[in-house]
Amino acid sequence: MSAEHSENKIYPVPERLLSGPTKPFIDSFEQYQSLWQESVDNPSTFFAKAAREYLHWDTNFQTTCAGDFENGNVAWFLEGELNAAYNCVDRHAFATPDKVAIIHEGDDPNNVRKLTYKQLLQEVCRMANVLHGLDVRKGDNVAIYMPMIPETVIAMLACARLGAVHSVVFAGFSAESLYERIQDCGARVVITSDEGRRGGKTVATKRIVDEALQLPNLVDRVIVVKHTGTTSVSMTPSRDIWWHQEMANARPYHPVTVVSSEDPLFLLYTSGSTGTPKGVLHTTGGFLLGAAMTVKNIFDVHDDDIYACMADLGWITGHTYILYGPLCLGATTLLFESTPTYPTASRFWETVDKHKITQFYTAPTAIRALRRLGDEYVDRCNLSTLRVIGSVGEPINPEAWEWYYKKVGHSQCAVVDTYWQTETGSIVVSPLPGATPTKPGSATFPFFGIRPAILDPATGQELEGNDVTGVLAIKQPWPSMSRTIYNNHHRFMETYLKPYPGFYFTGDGATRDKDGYIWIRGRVDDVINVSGHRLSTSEIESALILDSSVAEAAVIGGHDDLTGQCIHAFCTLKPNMVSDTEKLIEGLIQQVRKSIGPFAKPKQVYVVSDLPKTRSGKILRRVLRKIVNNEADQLGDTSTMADPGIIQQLVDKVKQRH
Ligand code: 6R9
Repeated sequence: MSAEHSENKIYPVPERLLSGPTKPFIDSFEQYQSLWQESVDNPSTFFAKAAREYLHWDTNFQTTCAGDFENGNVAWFLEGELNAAYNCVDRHAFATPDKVAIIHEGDDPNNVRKLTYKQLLQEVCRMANVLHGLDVRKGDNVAIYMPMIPETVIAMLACARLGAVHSVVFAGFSAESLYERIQDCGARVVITSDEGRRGGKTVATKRIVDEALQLPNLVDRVIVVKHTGTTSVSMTPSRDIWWHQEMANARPYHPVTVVSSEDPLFLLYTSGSTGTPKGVLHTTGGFLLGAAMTVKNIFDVHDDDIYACMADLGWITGHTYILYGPLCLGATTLLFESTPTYPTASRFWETVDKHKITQFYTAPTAIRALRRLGDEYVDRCNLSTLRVIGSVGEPINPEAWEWYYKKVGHSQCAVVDTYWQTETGSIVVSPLPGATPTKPGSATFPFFGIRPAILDPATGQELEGNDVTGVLAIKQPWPSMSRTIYNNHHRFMETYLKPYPGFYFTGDGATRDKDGYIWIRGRVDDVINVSGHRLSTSEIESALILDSSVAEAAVIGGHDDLTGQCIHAFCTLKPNMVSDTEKLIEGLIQQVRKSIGPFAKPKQVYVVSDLPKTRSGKILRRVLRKIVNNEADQLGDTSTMADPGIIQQLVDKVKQRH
């Protein structure tokens, strides 16, 4: 389907949503529009009211919002004090103690564990006592490297209870990446498990932690959850302790440490276009409000709903949409340990059927993969409980959208294509299920408090009106935006607030179409999005040049039907060092896996005699991108290149390896 075609295709809000027994919180486009207008015209009034409605404050705030983009000093609910764990656990443990907080769907579908709010409170308190006993205090950073199990949620909330700052590292990252993150945030305690299990395969989490901690005294303590219990892991005396032993001794109550609204809640490392990963910092009040408000309004979560976000807690989607958003609302949230195809390609849908899930949230890459495997895997399951189905992480192509809508949603569910970033904290552009007519592939309209702007990338001029394409920016502060990069506010300013003064710059390209719908076009910087995982070209290039025979490396994102983008790496070699190129290529791929993690593995490595460069020596990744994506005939003016003759060689090389 062409973009033009899908731009003209509008799906109204499914009738069943409006006429069903659960009335959507926002049930007309006019209602959305007037609330949105109010939220951007009078953000202080709008969000002060929301903050009091959604959150429990131990000390009231007086100032709703202060600071601006120019100075990079944005702050929300300034005098307010609260605790995130109290908001996500205690108050629900008192009001609805026996309500299920977490459903854990284990890797083996027969392993299901449920924790009520009352149980969750006791576990979080026990862990808070354990951490407190290890001298973890307000403001201390704690690293978490864990599989998708309830203990991960308990660990994160125990940190929040103490006012400590968790830094979760996705358990697919390599030891080197883990080391780099622990080093950067200065955590003295790491929480991990003996092993993880995903899709029937074992992940050696503890072994990777041991490898990351080779530097003596990098941390004081490692707490180890016995999860699979199948191998005996090595425990370093006086450093490593077992979770279950500590917990057995711990008192199941620990008072909350009340923090300022602007105290940090967590750090999460993400790839930028240059240099090392950035520790994106989120604060407490604004982040929690953004999380809770978007879950309620974008997923339309009601009291009896069973809400499922299939992401990993190691990414921002897991933080906001598995843990903080749903738990802050007192909802039931599902924790999924497995993969979409284990043991069969029906796994997602069997999970929906088994737990009678009402909201389901996943990524386009999973939708595309499952669509390809055939409808029979969906058809055999009862999906009639679903009302809202969501997509996140990358642009969803209209074909995948239509399949999701028709096959999974039976044309009776709202599809919410939710656009946001680690840095935005919560969803910033998305339809509302009971209000927004959708277009397949468009994230549609801004959420409350978000004033989007499309800018001319060259001049920074705002492109007003409809039918415009440029880079996407946001014009005024919103509560859940990241406040800084840990220990590097300069970089925060340079990356987000300086490129277009007065705006927050997203790094994405976007179109506002003739009807005002927003279409996200993908990154305009050197970030590659593989299956919704953000990777930076420079990080991969740094990994490649670790090989002693590589002189230079240039990495770009190519198009891939399944993963959205995939990694293509071009390398030049130092003279006379390599005889077997194939072996070298295999070694380079392994090098990237080892340096960053298996998900960063290049799809193709090309060993070439030279890279396309400007006369001043800058690598022209744009040229490589066109060559890989079969657009070498659209290179435009190549006269500024140092050696335009190189192009044909590169084209031949790429053809040869396909
Ligand atoms: C939440 C998350 C952020 C980048 C973002 C953009 C892409 C996310 C999208 C989308 C089109 C959507 N992205 N959602 N692109 N449509 N619905 O994914 O955070 O890992 O930080 O990635 O992902 O390019 O800039 P993060």
